[in-house]
Order: sequence, then C-alpha cells, then structure tokens
Amino acid sequence: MDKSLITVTSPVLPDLGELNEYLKKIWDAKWITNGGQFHQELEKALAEYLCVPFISLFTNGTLPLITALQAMRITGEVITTPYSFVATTHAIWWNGCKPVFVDVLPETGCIDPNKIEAAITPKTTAIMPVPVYGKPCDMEAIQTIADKYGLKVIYDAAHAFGVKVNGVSPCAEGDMATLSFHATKVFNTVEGGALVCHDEATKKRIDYLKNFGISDETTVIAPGINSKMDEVRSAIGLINLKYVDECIEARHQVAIKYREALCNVEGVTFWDDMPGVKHNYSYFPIFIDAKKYGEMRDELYFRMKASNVLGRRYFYPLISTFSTYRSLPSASPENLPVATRMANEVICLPMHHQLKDEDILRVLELVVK
Ligand code: T4K
Repeated sequence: MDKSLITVTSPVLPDLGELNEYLKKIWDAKWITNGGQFHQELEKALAEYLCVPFISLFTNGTLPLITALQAMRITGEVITTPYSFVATTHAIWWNGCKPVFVDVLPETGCIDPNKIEAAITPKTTAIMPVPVYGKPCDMEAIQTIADKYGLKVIYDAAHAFGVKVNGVSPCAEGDMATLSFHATKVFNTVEGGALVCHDEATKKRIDYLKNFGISDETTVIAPGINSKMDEVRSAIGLINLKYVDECIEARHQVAIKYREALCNVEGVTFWDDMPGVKHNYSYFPIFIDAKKYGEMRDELYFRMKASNVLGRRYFYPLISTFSTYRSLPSASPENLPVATRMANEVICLPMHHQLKDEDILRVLELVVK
C-alpha cells in the first residue's frame, strides 16, 4: 500500500537540534509555564509578524473564542456561519448565548453580509464571522452593519494566519480575532491558539481570564479558565515562525499545480486567488458538481480514501445540522442553501508544504478522469 497522503500538515520543525537548544534553556531556567520567557517572546514575535497591537497566547484555538465572548461580556444572540469547524458555534454555546446562523457567499464560503441584517433582533449583540480556509470575509460590509447596530465583531481567524488583505491581517479587524495553532494549521505550536485585541486594558483582562481570572495572589476578577500556553510549545512556535513564510510559499506552489491540472475538469470547481489578497493556502477545497463530474462527491472521497489519499470533507456536515443546534430556526437548510450545497460538494485535497510532485500526481490521477 502507498503511504497515506494526509489533508493538512504535521509540525514543521526542520531541525530537532534547534528544539533541543530551547529545551535545554527551559530546563535550565526551571520555569516551564505561566508566562515564561518564551511565552513572552512568542507573543511579541507574533504581534510583529501579524502587525497586530496585542496578542495573548492560549493552549488551543477554541478557548480564545470562548474567552473573547466572555471578555466582551457578550450575551443574547450571536450571528455566525454554519460553514466552519464546530468549535466556532460551541464557543457561543459555552457563553450561554444563542447562535444564529446566516448563509455564506459562494465565492468565499464566508458569511454573506447581505443576509446579516435580516437575522438581527433586539437580542443580537455580536457577529462571529470566519475567514474559512483563510479566504477573507467582506470585512468592510460586516463592520458597517456592526457599527449601524452597535454590535461587536469577533473573527474566528483560525485559518487565516499569514493572510493579508491590502497589507492588513484579518486578525487586525473587528473588536477581537482568534487564531488556532493546532498541528494541522499553517503555523502550529502542536496545540495552541491566540486572541488578538486592540488595547492594553483588554489584553490584561484576557490574560487574567486565561489564568482562572487571577489578577494577583489574592484576587480573582471573574470565573476564568486555565488556557495558558507552556514554554515548550512557545519554543516550538518561535522555531516554526522562522519557517512559516517558506511553508506558505511551498503550499502556493502546490495550489498552482492543482489549479493547472484541474482547470478543465468538467464538474470540478475551485477558487482562484483574490486580488489584493496574500493567501496562505491553508486548504485546497474543490467542489464536485455530481451531474457534470459523473460521480457523487462521496464516491470520489471514498475512492481517494481507498487509495490512501486522505482528503477531508471540511465542512461537512454543517454545524447547523448537529443535534445541539439543529432545532434552532436559523439552522433550517432552507435558510442556508449555499452552505448546504457547499458542504455536500466539498473535498479539501491534501495540502501542505511537504507534498512532492509525485504526491500531487497521485492526488490528481484520482480526481482528473
Ligand atoms: N475555529 C476554526 C475555524 C477551526 O477550524 C478550528 C479547528 C478551531 C476554531 C479550533 O481550534 P483548535 O481548538 O483545534 O486549536 C482538525 C483540527 O483538530 C482542528 O484544529 C481544525 N480546526 C479542524 C478543521 O481540523 P480533525 O478532527 O479533522 O482532525 P484530525 O485528527 O482528523 O486530523 C486532520 C488531518 O490532519 C488528518 O488528515 C491527519 C492530519 N494530521 C493530524 C494531526 C493531529 C497531521 O498531519 N498531524 C497531526 O498531528 O480536526
């Protein structure tokens, strides 16, 4: 059997010697978590890389979502997209708020701003859009609506590390933005994440909340959680950050090869780069129109799987179909026709910086008929 071709990527770390040096320093310092030296260095390095004012590191990409809502005291209803990883909506649920699903744009998979206003009620307090696959949302339109109705905007930018729109990271937009540094992301710390905010007082509040709400030895300001990134993972982040641009460029080259080979395949569509956008090529979704392609999406998916080419159907099933959410009025498929179609047609092809030409060929031999 051929080796598996996975969808995304494993940690970068080209040189374990580098990690050993960091580990030695951590062991010597005898300070292994709770805001150590490498934690501080990584926050500073990421703020510079992303050009964002303040960033707080977390143990994963889910807890900053939950903490963002808590930090801003979001209540009532939160407008969001069903076309994402389930963590996005779970964060709303964990804050005791009601998710309200709005359909997405077929051009990007991101929330459709033209449909947001109709979903706003007197209980709406926030919008949580997702630049899915790193494709930027229509941030200007979203902000205009948020300003008109006095709503907060929290971007779940888990996929958008390294993306820039006219030179600006989507993480710098809205009131807050979150990132995931999970092993499968363009930039990873094995598990990890971050929360971006825009002023020092908010950063302080976030840092308390991610440390149980402790502000000093005898004071707890709120029921916070433990989501501090440790020194080992901070060190891995510092190392991986050096190579992230190289990795993004390698992914870009894979995307070029996929696009060249797939552009004339009947029934297969994919997205091109958007003008003014620096993409991160975090995923390579293709959409299968079964009538034109002559095969259902799942037939192709399982045919690939049988050959050990492990594409993923991100994001199928839609979040709105899961048992916790499916009874919400906004979860009905009639309300979400674009997202429903995309979820039924999508396969994300293997996409990471270590894919070789022969690997790409193996994928293409299965998709191109
Ligand atoms: N918001 C959004 C929009 C997100 O997409 C995510 C996470 C979050 C929030 C929450 O962030 P975190 O709390 O996770 O930091 C994966 C990831 O676990 C998850 O981080 C990611 N999004 C989601 C889209 O994908 P699974 O259940 O599909 O993972 P799994 O184990 O099936 O692995 C996927 C592929 O990656 C496989 O082909 C194998 C490969 N892989 C996996 C691991 C664990 C590796 O190559 N190396 C590895 O170490 O959720």
